[in-house]
Amino acid sequence: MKKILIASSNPDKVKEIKALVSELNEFEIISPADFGISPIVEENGNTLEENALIKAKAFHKLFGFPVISDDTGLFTDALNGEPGVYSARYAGLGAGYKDNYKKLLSKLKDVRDVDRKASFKCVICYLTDTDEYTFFKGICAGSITENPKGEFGFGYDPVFIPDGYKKTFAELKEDEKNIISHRGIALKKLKDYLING
Ligand code: ITT
Repeated sequence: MKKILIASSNPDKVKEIKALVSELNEFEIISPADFGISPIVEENGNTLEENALIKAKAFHKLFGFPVISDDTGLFTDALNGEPGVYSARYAGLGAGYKDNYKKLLSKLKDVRDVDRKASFKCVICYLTDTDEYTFFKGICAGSITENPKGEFGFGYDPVFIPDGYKKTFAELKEDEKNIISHRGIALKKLKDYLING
């Protein structure tokens, strides 16, 4: 069976991607954890596409399988798109999820409800054995809460309410988030591509 490696060292992201591609029966989806390692790749691109490609190439070189990489950012209107490509290290290198969303909430503390719009943008890169790559994108629009809520998900999920919902991503169950999320939308396009060509 053809193996595809998820080019990520973030276990929360790997879990979501695995659930989202589980119906690809003709592929075996593996991750760095299956090899007991979690490589760190310096993400020094200026766009999600650049970073997704940097990760795809680095993991492909390390493991030798076709790969799926994911670069995601949360773009907030009132902060000119912050944290954007810096979402993982918004509160500094080594910052945890809570540090990052607390910084975001504090920067938005004087911003009215109607102006707290934000979007998650996800770029998936599929890199084949022959070094050909294709990007698949997904966007989920919503707004930033005043306080964190919910226990599910990861990252900025406790402070993000998708449009049309009253709950944060962290209050939605994994399968509910996956149906509407940036990552779910991008991976649906990848699945169609892998199945139909
Ligand atoms: P890899 O690069 O190893 O895949 P990472 O966590 O560094 O893992 P990103 O560079 O894409 O991944 O960083 C994006 C950050 O944005 C991530 O660390 C989370 O804090 C946040 N994030 C990504 N996807 C998210 C989601 O679906 N919900 C909430 N926050 C998310």
